[in-house]
Amino acid sequence: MGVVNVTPDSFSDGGRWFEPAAAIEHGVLLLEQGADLLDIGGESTRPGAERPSVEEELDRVLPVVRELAGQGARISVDTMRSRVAAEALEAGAQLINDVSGGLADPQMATLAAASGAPFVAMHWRAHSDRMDREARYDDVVTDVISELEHRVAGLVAAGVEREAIILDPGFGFSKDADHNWQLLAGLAQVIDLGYPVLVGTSRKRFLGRLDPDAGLDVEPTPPASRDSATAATSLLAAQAGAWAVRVHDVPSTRDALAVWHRVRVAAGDAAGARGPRDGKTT
Ligand code: PMM
Repeated sequence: MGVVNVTPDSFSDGGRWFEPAAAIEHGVLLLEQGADLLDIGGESTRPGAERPSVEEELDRVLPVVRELAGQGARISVDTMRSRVAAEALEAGAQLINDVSGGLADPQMATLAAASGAPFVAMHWRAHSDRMDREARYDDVVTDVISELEHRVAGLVAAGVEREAIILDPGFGFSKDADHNWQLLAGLAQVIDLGYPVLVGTSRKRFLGRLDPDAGLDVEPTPPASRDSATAATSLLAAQAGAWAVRVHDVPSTRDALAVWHRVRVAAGDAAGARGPRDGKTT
């Protein structure tokens, strides 16, 4: 899944694709580079970010969704608002990616149920202005799993089909660096819940300070230089059985996944022989 942030202030690529034409061009590039799915969002979830109005979010997202869907791309809309999700689906998006898992907008679950679209429910505790304060767990893996199970129950009660649900442990959302590493180490347990799992580690802050001895006073590397670390986490996620990885730089992650694929083929693994994109990557 390639990321197209139509925002002025995302932490990883803020402002670069804010104009619709630039966002569309970037989406086309990500597809050419091998993305299977484009995730288009108009709200930054960077810690401390202010929310745009609904109209502003619609103005950012819809032209980009419409154009790229018109060119045949599979689109997911990254939004916490049911109205934005509904209009994006009408404009051609096929999947709803809600980082709040339906918690931020009480209408979202009903909309997801009525649309029948696949729905990404990410582990989330609070909006960006408060999320860092909520980074407290007894055991991050078991706590995230039980909160995701609770969210699934809420979505199903609102009429969302289990088959439509995709889970995401929410790397970086109300999680400090240690929480993110523990979650990555325990990812297979999230996958054992039996739902497809989306993993979004791309360029996140914990990948900017890889030296375990570096203190918190050491500045993390800038987001754009975290792509090789992202490719490594993507590979680990794929090995653990993730359904998809959400990344800003497609070529580095595709190369890492291709290496994994080649090793599996060499090992005679029939599933590996099918490849990450059936038939297209041998
Ligand atoms: N992370 C961001 C935005 N949307 N969606 C899902 N499902 N999972 C994530 O981890 C996720 C997301 C924040 O990253 P960005 O600001 O670079 O897009």
